[in-house]
Amino acid sequence: MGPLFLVKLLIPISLFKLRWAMVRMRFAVILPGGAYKTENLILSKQLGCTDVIGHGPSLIQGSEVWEHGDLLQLKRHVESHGLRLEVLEDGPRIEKIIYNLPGREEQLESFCKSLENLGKAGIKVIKPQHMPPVPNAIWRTETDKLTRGGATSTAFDYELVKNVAPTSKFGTYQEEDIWKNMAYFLENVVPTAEDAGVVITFHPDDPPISPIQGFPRILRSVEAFDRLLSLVRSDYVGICFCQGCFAEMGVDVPAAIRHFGAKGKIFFAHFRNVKGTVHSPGGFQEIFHDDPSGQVDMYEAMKAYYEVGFQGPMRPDHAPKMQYDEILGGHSGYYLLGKVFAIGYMVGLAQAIEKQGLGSSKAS
Ligand SMILES: [Mn+2]
Repeated sequence: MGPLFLVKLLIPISLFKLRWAMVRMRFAVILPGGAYKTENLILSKQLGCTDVIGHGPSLIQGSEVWEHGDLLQLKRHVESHGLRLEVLEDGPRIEKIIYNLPGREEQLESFCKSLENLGKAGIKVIKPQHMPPVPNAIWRTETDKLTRGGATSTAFDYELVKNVAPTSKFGTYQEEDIWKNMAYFLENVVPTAEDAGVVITFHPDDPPISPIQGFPRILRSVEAFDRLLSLVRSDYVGICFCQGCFAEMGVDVPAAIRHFGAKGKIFFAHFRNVKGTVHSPGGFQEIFHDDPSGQVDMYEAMKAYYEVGFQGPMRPDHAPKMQYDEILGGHSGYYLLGKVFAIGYMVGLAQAIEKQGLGSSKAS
């Protein structure tokens, strides 16, 4: 082996390591009291977060347009605490479009105006709510199920809700109706999203099983997301990768991260784990992020984000309610101590992976 050969061999390896070394994971956390509460921004910074994954401005009744000034104010407020605000956990309302209700044309127009305002304000990613327009869009059958050491968390068992009567407030829907409406939505908004530079992402239906209350829940598998991404092919349509929901589906989560991440389709992530799936007897329960009894190997999941060069922020999703959380306040999945513990665990996983120069398998 001559010296030239060695140089040729070493250059690609060192470039590879350099690439990994340069990727730093971006973290955010949603704490009780809301994303923009000053004390929460200070605590987020103290916890090592880089980002806020926020929500849209509050609106006066009758208005659906997100105004440029209101968005800019939120962004400046976050930035004044040394954090970034580029990703929102919600989006302008779309239920009239997705469920074909009266006023859908006006809603489309408002949505497009909001996209322009978001782009002008420097907000790059949104996640409109496509789940059924009922108060309990996210269904759980238990909110305080016991987990480690007497902490409690939410759980879902389809057996208990599969015979719940359809809601009477809306029409009846077939799955293909929702797909058709979703295509109609994307065809009408993606050109504006592209001009504005704002990515529209979707979160899986939670729980990913159908129907509930008569509503089809279409985003409940890897294949469904493949179909979603093929409705209108654009760099401005993507996924909020909720690990918890993909775990609830019973799929191989690190493989799903690689599948969508390699295509550049994951724009932000919810880092979470569950025990059981929607298909298991008894359903699933949300658990501590580090609980080894979960569906997902969390180290492998974190590593997969690095492997695909994921560049968005991630946040712990729902976490158990712990001792003292009753006093500190919050609500199911969003109590303080569970989140603080989760983000510490995530930062630890990330540092371990970064320190290894990302996995010997890639670099050797
Ligand atoms: Mn989620």
